[in-house]
Amino acid sequence: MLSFVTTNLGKVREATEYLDDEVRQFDFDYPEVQADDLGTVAAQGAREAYRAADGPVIVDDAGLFIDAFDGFPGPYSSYVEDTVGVERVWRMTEPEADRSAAFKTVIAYCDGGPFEATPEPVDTTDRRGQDLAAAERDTATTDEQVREGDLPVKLFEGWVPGEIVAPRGDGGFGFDPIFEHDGTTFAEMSTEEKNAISHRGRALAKFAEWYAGRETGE
Ligand code: ITT
Repeated sequence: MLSFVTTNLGKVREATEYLDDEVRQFDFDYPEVQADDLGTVAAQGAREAYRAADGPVIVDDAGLFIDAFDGFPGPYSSYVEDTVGVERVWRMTEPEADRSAAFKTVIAYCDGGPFEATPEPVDTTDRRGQDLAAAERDTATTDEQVREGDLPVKLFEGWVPGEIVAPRGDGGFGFDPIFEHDGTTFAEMSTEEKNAISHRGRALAKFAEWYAGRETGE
């Protein structure tokens, strides 16, 4: 059984869509390393959680990257949601001429076993996630930092462009009410609709495909 390591039930709901009953929530608040890069945070979290769960785990580290603020809050999104709040993030963005943003997530998988590293490194320089268009060509990434650790970790990235808008909708979680994609906020979408286009849906699709192959030994 695969453990999805998170305290966030919204994430679990979305992952279940892709991984059915193969996944269970492992409510473990792994110590998040201070890093500007979601991949680094997710990879370290996956290692910590694997040791605690003693079985295969995935960790999902996500962030909202607002262009007008050079990618802020990015890896600090959780802290900003807890302190500033979603409504005020909208009000901070409202006066800006450009309200474009991206949601990005990195899913890190660890089961204690080795993986074949894929060549494309995680780009740690662009906080907005736009550079991840390149990573979209690849199904998974393992970077140098990840290989340096004692336990191998495989990373799966997903991102989606959008715009920060006044809050709309009752669904979803976190920043969903203020993140609009193609005229609809994530909070106005069903879980299936959001998964079909979201950062997490894209990363989960890549992971699910790879994981199915790993399970059957392909
Ligand atoms: P875990 O670390 O326990 O998984 P978290 O909620 O802290 O839970 P993140 O650090 O990955 O997870 O999330 C950063 C912030 O972004 C946090 O405030 C989330 O609520 C929010 N967030 C993550 N994914 C989101 C999504 O798909 N839609 C809206 N907000 C999201």
